[in-house]
Amino acid sequence: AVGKPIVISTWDAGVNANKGAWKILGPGGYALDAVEAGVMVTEAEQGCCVGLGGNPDRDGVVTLDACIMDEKFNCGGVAALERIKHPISVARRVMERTPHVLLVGEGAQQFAVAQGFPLEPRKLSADAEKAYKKWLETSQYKPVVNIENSKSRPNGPVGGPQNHDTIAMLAMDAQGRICGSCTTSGMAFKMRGRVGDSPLIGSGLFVDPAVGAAAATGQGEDVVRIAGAHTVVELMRQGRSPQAACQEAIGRIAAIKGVKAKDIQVAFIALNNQGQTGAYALQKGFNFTVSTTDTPVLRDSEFLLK
Ligand code: SD4
Repeated sequence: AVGKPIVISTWDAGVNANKGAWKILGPGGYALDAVEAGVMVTEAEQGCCVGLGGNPDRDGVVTLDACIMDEKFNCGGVAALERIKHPISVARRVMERTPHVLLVGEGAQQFAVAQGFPLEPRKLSADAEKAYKKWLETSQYKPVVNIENSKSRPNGPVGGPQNHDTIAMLAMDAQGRICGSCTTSGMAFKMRGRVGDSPLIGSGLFVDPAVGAAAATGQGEDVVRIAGAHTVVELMRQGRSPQAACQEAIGRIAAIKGVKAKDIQVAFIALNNQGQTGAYALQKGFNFTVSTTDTPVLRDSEFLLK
């Protein structure tokens, strides 16, 4: 599929994100630049639960997770990063300018500042503030299924901004290079210090140029349990289509969770090196965005639990 750029990303936040990516991919740019620029659009959008506008942890602090991977197995990530607007760009710096793949917490922030990223004020967005105050009334941590359908923050005001905790993006450029990115504020009202799947290479994101790429969204703990994105890529290596690979990985999570599967949402997106895409979710309500031109197409995902 060399010569045919394509981008796939999670949720309808992907519509704007893909447009950002296409500005680079369309004119023949590098997939890595595209997946970084694409999710930066979402990180900067207030009212979307990615980036500093996202919901805080249970102590009221927004902590961000992100990772990025290129077509040569280079990868980088940050976890529990505070007060930095573009964690995906810090993840890329970790990949390109350190001998490491993952920096966390204070160390990640220190690195970001040393790299010239401005330290933003420690302040919740108006919507996050409202949602957090509401949550404090009960202080119960309960992952919310299909928050994307409620168009509101978990336990927050209905009719509030759409709630997509994560954006993950996979792209192939005109030269056939496949890269991926993933960025999130994590599960709302998580324990302080909690890290999900999104900054973990192999769980939230994985790229193997010989096969393709995959990424995850939803209940991170259950993605990590099966090393989700890596599992999807390995299934594609064994001959599954992107769609079938996502479906099989979701099936595994459902089998592990048993009756508790209905309490969570998990979804995967995938792209193979032939330029085919696929997606599959545990539950109704997941959507994803595909671009093969400058007009992104938003699609509802198939799902397991009917
Ligand atoms: C996490 N996977 O931190 C993220 C959250 C997410 O839609 O994707 N929510 O577990």
